Amino acid sequence: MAFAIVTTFTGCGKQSGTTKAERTENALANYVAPGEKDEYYLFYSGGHSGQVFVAGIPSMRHIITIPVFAPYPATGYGFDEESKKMMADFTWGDVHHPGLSQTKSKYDGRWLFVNDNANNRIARIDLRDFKTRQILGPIPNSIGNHGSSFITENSEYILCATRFSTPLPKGRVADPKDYEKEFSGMVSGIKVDPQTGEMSVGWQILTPPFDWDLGSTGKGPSSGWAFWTSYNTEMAHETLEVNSSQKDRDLAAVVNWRAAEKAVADGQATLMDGVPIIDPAKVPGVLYFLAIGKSPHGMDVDPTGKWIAAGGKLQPSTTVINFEKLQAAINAKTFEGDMRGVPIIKYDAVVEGEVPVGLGPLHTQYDGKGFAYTSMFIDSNITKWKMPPWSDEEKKDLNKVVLDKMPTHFSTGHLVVAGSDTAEPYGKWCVAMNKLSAGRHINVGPSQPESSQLIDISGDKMKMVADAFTEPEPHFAQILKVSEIEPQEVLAKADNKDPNAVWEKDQTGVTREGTNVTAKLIAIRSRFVPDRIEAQVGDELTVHVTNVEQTRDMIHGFGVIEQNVNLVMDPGETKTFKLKLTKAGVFPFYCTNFCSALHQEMQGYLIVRNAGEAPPPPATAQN
Ligand code: K7E
Ligand code: CUA
Repeated sequence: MAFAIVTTFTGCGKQSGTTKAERTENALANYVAPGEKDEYYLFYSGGHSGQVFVAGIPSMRHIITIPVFAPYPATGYGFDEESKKMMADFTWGDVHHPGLSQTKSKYDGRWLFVNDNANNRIARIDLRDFKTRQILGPIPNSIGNHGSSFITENSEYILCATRFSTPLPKGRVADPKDYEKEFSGMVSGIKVDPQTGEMSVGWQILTPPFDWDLGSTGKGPSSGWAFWTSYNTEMAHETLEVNSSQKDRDLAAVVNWRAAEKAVADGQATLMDGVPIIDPAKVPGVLYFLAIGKSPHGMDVDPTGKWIAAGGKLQPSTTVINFEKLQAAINAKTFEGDMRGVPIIKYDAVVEGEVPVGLGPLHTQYDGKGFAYTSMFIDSNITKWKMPPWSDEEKKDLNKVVLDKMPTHFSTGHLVVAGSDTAEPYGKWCVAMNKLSAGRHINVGPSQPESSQLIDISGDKMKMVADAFTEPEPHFAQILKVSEIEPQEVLAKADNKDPNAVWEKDQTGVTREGTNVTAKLIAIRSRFVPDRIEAQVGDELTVHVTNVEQTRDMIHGFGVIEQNVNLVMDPGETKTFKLKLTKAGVFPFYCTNFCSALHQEMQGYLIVRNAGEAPPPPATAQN
């Protein structure tokens, strides 16, 4: 059998349409030899897994999972008090669009922001330790945080738009049949502290109840602006599949976020649920509408800030908007009426061309060398096309600017070109994130893993280099050069600001105040100090564990049998859990990370006696 396969390869010299020489070349392009390292990080969204995955490029190996909106026992996330508090009462989220922080429209390697479409939140991951440090939300006055996280040029704001609409203020009930009148959408400016990255809700702009879709922020000439597509300009409230695809054009939002910021400073906003809200009909210049192709999806600003490509899920072309013309149309009031007091910019005045890229264009990315790459959901490919300025001949027949098509497998949603959303893309790699993978993996039953594909875009023609496995369910991703960040190796003792951290044996111990029992433990190869915690039924137990190691990668865990507790401490880190003790017994605890030859020996006991049978718990360490 094996022989037969080999003969097939050598017999025709081809498989999947590539020659043996091409296959060898692609394999080498993707190969990272033992001991060598990848050149880029790929941060890709985990969709409704609530997580962010990190892979290396070009190997496409999944390196780590960063838990954000869902518990992840492997790193103890969602079990300690700090992460539980961040997650509030939610145990899942729907991560769609990671956005790296930027300074002067370039990645500055500080933070990665991700949105939660499901529970209306936004999270910040610190790139010093690749850990989630803040979750903001649910964001007030808005529902369905899908149209984010779009970072402004200097990370002043993360801009968000709502996918769903709701009666406002939140908590008020109206019948969906009164959708047009009673429901509202929202654009939010989430302020980012330039020093700490701490997010807070800055201001909001009230919108009609369209379903806002994907967007992006301006730069260069379009500095201070942001753009979103929408579907359901029809404002249908049922059977959207049919009712939201009635009109030939849907309205995109063109937002002047600097004007919004100024309007709030000038007192032109009213407070709702503590947030300044701008009514765009009363504050001209903050919001404009632009009618673009039917049921659009992505709306992507190019690295120069001059061109914006808008996809159209049900169209055969992507629309290229010229920002300078857009600006001129706004200044000259070249409008075609208004929608609820918000001017609608005249389409013909701002469109540079409709590029016939293929069927179902979703998202566009740029390589910074004058080329764009659009993902085609229906055609299942990526189309490379030439950006404007176009010659007169090209303008007459825009088929001439469509340069290359690369089949993908299958139904590509997002694609990412390295650095596309910055002023200086790296440009070398493109990753296609496919919605379906039918047949691309070994059979694991009815539910197939997702697939992603690494494409070399450095030459004239795109080259399909590798198929990769992808955890469900990727939407967008960001690519960052490894050399641009230097994550910390350990948490230095001096940087551990936890007041309950303990470093020496005589600082450890178990103390009681009424029914509150507090244990402070040290974890070190290969023991816990103390290794016994005495308490009784009805107690509130608080345990602080400090991993006192200062050696990179020397991680200890703290799992308690039958108590649903699992902490994991990085070197130098302290974590805390609280437990209401409800059942008597002796519950072993143990280190969950294989840390040394005597890792198995790293264990102890939580002893919970029935009230009345307990000896008074000792006030100091026991071993
Ligand atoms: Cu950005 Cu998947 Cu949320 Cu397009 S969405 S595919
Ligand atoms: Cu510590 Cu295993």
